[in-house]
Amino acid sequence: RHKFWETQPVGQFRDAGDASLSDGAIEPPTPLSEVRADPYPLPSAFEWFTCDLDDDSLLSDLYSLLAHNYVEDDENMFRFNYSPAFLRWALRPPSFFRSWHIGVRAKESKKLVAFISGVPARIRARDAVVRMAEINFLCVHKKLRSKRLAPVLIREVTRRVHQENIWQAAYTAGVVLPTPITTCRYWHRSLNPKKLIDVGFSRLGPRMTMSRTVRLYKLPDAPLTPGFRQMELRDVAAVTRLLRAYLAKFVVAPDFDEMDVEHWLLPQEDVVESYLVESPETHEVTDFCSFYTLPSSVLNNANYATLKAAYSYYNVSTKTPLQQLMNDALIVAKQKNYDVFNALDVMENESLLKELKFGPGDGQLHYYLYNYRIRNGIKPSELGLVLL
Ligand code: NHW
Ligand code: EN5
Repeated sequence: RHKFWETQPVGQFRDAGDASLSDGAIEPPTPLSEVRADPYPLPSAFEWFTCDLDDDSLLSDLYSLLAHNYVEDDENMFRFNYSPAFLRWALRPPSFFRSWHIGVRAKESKKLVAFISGVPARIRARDAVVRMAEINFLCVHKKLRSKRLAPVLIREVTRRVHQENIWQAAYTAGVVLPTPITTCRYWHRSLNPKKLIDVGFSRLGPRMTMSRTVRLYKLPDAPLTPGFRQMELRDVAAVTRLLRAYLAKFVVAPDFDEMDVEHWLLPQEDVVESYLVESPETHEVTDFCSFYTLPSSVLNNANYATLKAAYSYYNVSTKTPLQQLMNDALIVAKQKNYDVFNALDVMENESLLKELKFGPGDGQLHYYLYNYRIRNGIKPSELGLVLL
């Protein structure tokens, strides 16, 4: 069934329920001297090409490859449209490896036709903090599909991760592969219902008019929580403390230090937004919320070319109820002209989604670990990891 994935150190469907298997690495590391030294062979018209994302023209080539060939919904109505600034942010966290930004180009035209990337991360699974690669942006040009190029890209990124003495990875996908550690659902909160209906992202509910729908999703003009403000550089230490304490509650979560928080959570216009609650009395930082910006191209619509979507990222509440915090995030997203606010049912999200008028989407997101077994998997609410 899975000619490629059957050969890889991932949980196999046949292992489900095998009590003799324990949590942890599926296979041990090999000595670095035994890691294959040269790149896997590609069909002869193509060559490997390590992408330097400092180079604006290269970044723009990667942007176009993804804008035209990356993930679509099941009815091919929308396609993710990660911005160049977002890609630079996503691919250059602290201690990133340039060799993990892997392109394939046509030898003759030099055109970029495929890509896969990894970035380093420390991820905790139960009690163990493991150095991993987060793999993302796997893409093969539409004209080169179903030629078994994807397994070559995956083997090549695996080889380059091994060269850095890292033996595990985390990744997500909308498709089922052997074997998810958990399966999450996307939920959507309309901010601009009329546009969402016009582009076919959502439908007018039964017995609903457009004006009733607009009223249903109306939000206040400004955040309600006293002391709610944008995160700044001076907040990094406080936010790191809050986030570390909070993420400790989940079975699988990133192990963020201050450098990670500065990179992943300090606001960047149209890339990532973070807000916190600073107590007006004590000036203590008590709560935190964040979202990232990922527009989608609207395919085949005469009136609109893009949907502006916010995706819930990391949220921590110690004083302000989580629901009130997320409501303020919806309010600032509306102020900033987002059309929709998306969230997964990870962490404690499930409890507030219905109350805040999110509705279930038609998409799922499966989470995977490479060369790491978590027996019986986990529930979405036990997952404290959000990948981009
Ligand atoms: S998920 C988004 C993936 N990208 C897209 O969906 C974009 C649109 N689609 C495409 O570009 C986020 C192509 O359809 C792709 C497949 C390239 C997806 N993950 O070349 P063939 C990520 O980026 C398997 C993993 O003929 P294709 C995460 C498939 O099951 N495997 O197909 C990426 C089959 O194997 P099987 C996937 O359609 C994580 C084989 O590929 C997959 O022309 C990567 C068919 O290959 C997917 N999303 O190209 C893994 N989609 O065994 C990282 C299909 O079933 C692992 N396949 O026969 C860790 C590595 C690092 C380890 C470090 C220690
Ligand atoms: C790795 N980082 O299917 C990502 N999106 O629900 C790779 N549906 O937007 C994996 N089909 O339900 C990505 N509207 C996997 C996801 C791929 C993209 C995807 C889904 C997630 C999506 C929308 C549009 C559906 C269009 C037709 C959807 C309903 C919204 C409605 C709003 C009002 C309340 C009820 C729900």
